[in-house]
Amino acid sequence: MARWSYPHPRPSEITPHAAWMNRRHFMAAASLAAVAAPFSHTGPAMAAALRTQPGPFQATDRPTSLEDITHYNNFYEFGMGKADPSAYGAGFQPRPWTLSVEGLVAHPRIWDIDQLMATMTLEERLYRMRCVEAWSMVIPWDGFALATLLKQAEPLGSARYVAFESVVRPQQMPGQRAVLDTLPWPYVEGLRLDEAMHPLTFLAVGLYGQTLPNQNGAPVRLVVPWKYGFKGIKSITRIRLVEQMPPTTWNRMDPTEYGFFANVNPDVDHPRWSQATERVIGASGFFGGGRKKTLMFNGYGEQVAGLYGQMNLRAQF
Ligand SMILES: Nc1nc2c(c(=O)[nH]1)N[C@H]1C(S)=C(S)[C@@H](COP(=O)(O)O)O[C@H]1N2
Ligand SMILES: [Mo]
Repeated sequence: MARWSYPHPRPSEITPHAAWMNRRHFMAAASLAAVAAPFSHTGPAMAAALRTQPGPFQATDRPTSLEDITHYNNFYEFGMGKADPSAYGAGFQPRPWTLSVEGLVAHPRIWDIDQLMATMTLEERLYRMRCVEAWSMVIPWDGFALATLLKQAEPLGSARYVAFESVVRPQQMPGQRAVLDTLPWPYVEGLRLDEAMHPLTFLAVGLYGQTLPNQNGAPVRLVVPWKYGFKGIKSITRIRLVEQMPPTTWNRMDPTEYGFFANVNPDVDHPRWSQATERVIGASGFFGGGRKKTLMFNGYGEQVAGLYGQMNLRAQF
């Protein structure tokens, strides 16, 4: 069994938020662990239990079910439909995997993902996720702060932005060999260095205590909970510290609709729809319609508003 693969946690190790999970959530996670086979680099990806500890910034919202989190996805490398990533992601092989940290750093390094996971103390963070399409989920991620990884690399004084790149594997990703071009590959994203170093900014390697399912961005994806979901780039192979603001996929597709910053903002509508409210995935459709008001910075303003000082958030959206 590979080093990152641990037996299912003993009851004493179950994190406090496990107690919030209703029995159905918990059973789903437990049964996944039960079928997880010892990891094999040649076989299909299997969920493996992770040893994590509760981290800071736990939302008090009710977690979305594992079923919804893994069957309602945006991952255009596997197709444009919400059900495509779970249907067509099964053949993707997230191991072996390397993640490079390069560019304007004192110590560039190519990490093996399993070595990286063994090096890091994995923590759990229950974060709200707000997609730019006006739906939302609450996801218990497992992983570590991006800052921990970046500090090890020691960004040089000239580094001002962080550029991220997803994998290109047309043979395993049907959306990358679609006849009609959907997005230019690789999917790329970026953050300002201070955003990347913020303690909320997270690299997820698991969810619900299990290794990350393919459809959610195995084996490692970015999570920036105060920004729209598209900033959370999946299946990352390269992290590069740079001087200039890097290009980002959705901004390239349509800069009038998708900004570089993409901070959740109920006061700045998408040109084609309102951002004032959101559809809560898995919530009942009666009366409230399963909708709630969208919060500035997705409710993380207390932690992150200071990053933007006097910036005009309407102009730099
Ligand atoms: N590489 C890549 N990353 C991606 C996307 C994508 O299509 N490709 N979609 C983004 C969008 S729009 C959202 S809302 C989130 C969805 O993450 P989830 O499916 O894990 O909920 O992933 C983001 N990361
Ligand atoms: Mo999204």
